[in-house]
Amino acid sequence: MKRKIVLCGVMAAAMATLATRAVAYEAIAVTDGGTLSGTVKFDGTPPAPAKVPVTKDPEVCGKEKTSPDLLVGAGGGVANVVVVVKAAKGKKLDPPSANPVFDQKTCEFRPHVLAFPAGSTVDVLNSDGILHNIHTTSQTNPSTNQAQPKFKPKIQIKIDKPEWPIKVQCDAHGWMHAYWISQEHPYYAVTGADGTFKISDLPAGDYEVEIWQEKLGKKTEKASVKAKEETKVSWTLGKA
Ligand SMILES: [Cu+2]
Repeated sequence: MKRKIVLCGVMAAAMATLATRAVAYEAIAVTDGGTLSGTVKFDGTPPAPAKVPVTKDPEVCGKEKTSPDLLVGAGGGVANVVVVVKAAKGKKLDPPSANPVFDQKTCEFRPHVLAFPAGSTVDVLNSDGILHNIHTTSQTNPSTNQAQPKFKPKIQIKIDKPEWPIKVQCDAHGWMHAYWISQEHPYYAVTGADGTFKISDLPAGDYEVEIWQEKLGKKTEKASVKAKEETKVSWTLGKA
């Protein structure tokens, strides 16, 4: 009986590997691509932004921070929602023209959610000039934990493989956390302060789209994209 269970486990693992391979992204030329745009709104009455007391370095950090965990704009739009189209084929993933920048300013990570193509080197800056540290928790990529004192204004961290979300924390300031989103294809976005996003050059077709926010969780939506047209969606997060 025990052996059977072990064998089943091996088979499941092998099938999972096959499934992963089957959905590997294929780069093709996209000529008459369409656009997917829209808003992710909070479902219900949004809570007031939480406040976090500052327990260290108040001369740089201030006395209190607004928690970046859940930021809802005036019209109910949720900021920092990751939107990823589950596309099997599409335009090539080009490396960014400049390294994505991740700064530490007034003891906040900026931006709170940083999305970039896999293979990018992130420039981690320390505009504060006090001791911070960059502590990433990865499953697929190597995790890293590096102090960033005043004399180290820039640390470069390469993220080779697609993986998201990668949590980033500063162990010196407990409230400082953020997320890195490393993608294998170019069809992703992060919502702005008003909850809007836009993803262009998608081949026409029906898609599943994953939306994720750290407090509100993950949801899968559907969208039909037509050639040379803009499909506008309005999605919500907040309730199951
Ligand atoms: Cu810090």
